[in-house]
Amino acid sequence: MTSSCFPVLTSAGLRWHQSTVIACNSSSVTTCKQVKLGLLIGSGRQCLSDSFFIGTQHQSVNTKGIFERSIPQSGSYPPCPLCKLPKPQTGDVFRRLSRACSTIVKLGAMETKVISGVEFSSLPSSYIRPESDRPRLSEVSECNDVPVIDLGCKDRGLLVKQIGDACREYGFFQVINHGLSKELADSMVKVAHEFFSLSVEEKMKLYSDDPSKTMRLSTSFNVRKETVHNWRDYLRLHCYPLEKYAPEWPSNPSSFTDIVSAYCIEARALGFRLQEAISESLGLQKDILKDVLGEQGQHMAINYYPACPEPDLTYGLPAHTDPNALTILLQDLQVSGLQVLKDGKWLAIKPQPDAFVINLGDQIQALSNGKYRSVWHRAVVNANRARLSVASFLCPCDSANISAPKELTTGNDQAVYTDFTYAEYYKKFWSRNLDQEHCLELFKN
Ligand SMILES: O=C(O)CCC(=O)C(=O)O
Repeated sequence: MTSSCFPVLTSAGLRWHQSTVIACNSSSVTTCKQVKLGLLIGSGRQCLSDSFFIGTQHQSVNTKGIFERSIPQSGSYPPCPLCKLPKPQTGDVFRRLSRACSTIVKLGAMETKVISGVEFSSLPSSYIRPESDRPRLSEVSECNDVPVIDLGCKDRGLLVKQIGDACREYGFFQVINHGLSKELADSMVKVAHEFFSLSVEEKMKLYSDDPSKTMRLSTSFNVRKETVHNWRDYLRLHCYPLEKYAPEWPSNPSSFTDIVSAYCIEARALGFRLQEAISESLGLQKDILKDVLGEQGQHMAINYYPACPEPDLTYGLPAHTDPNALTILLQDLQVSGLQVLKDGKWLAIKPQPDAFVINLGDQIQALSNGKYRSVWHRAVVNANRARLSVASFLCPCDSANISAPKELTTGNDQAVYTDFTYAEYYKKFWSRNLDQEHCLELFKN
């Protein structure tokens, strides 16, 4: 808690008050919502206690020019009795407030919590990582040898070998000639940008920090659990079966559901083709992995990383592995930000035109008996431009029994992991912080 003096406009004119800045975690958000008008200072996660706000009418303030509109252009203000700031001149209060608050977040942000569409002049403190846990962007080199696999290759043996090598050595690869049309991928990116360009108020209609919701706009990663936030907003959608979930998707932009539905169908088909090739590359029949994974769920995260005032101090998403089976990532071509860990070093993955990045998830690592890797990856942010990515996750059905096929656990190859259901794994995954140890470590024999 910190205290400082702030001018407050009351019906009797402007008065100086000592204010208490309270940390506003999700449990105290309710308290904040009771504040009709307020300032968010220092951080998107802090707000002034309810005795310190300017004005009393919600309508008298909008997300622009809150101070100019609220503070009279003339009048005499008493000097602050506590900090002894000199008596402000007419028009001075706004400037002083601007200086006092390292970041002034628009009113909307306190009620909304999202960061897209909110202006920040510096990084709010709740996003600042400790020194030992920062991206060290200058030390990251570009990955020039990331496998790019041509799925149009007619030589099945060669294709399967390339996929197997990439899964073993990298745990991720890029695919081209994948069958998903460029027009559809472009439309997906376009409609995603349109969604995040909507007003904060419009987006907030979809906000939730409850991970069990099947459609929600949220921010960071798991705001209920984490101690430091991430510079990301995201729209998370369940996508399979489409007829069940698509009706609850955003109706604005109006083309959203049609475009995203078409994209989901294609992404799912691509994921299945890859799972077949991965199965073969392990020396298994092509359908074995798909059979174990059962009727797979499909989720989508449309990630939006606004331009960040201090990208060296935070992440869009910190290092994590994906808990599911396979992830198909469509990257914004204009702005890079995806990094993967290879041989202890972070490597930047330059977006390739017409390519998808494929990440193996934890379930493929488990089913391959640890032969293939679910890669650690993270997203960093950019000072000048917002970045967008669309991740499609293929997820085992909840009851899938994740147990490496016996062909992979014979002889010297003892089973590395205990058997578990995907539901058990997923629950464990979400009960932790994102960047803790690999969740599979908790399931080792
Ligand atoms: O934005 C990216 O490049 C990474 C996204 C990601 O890792 C995720 O959504 O899990």
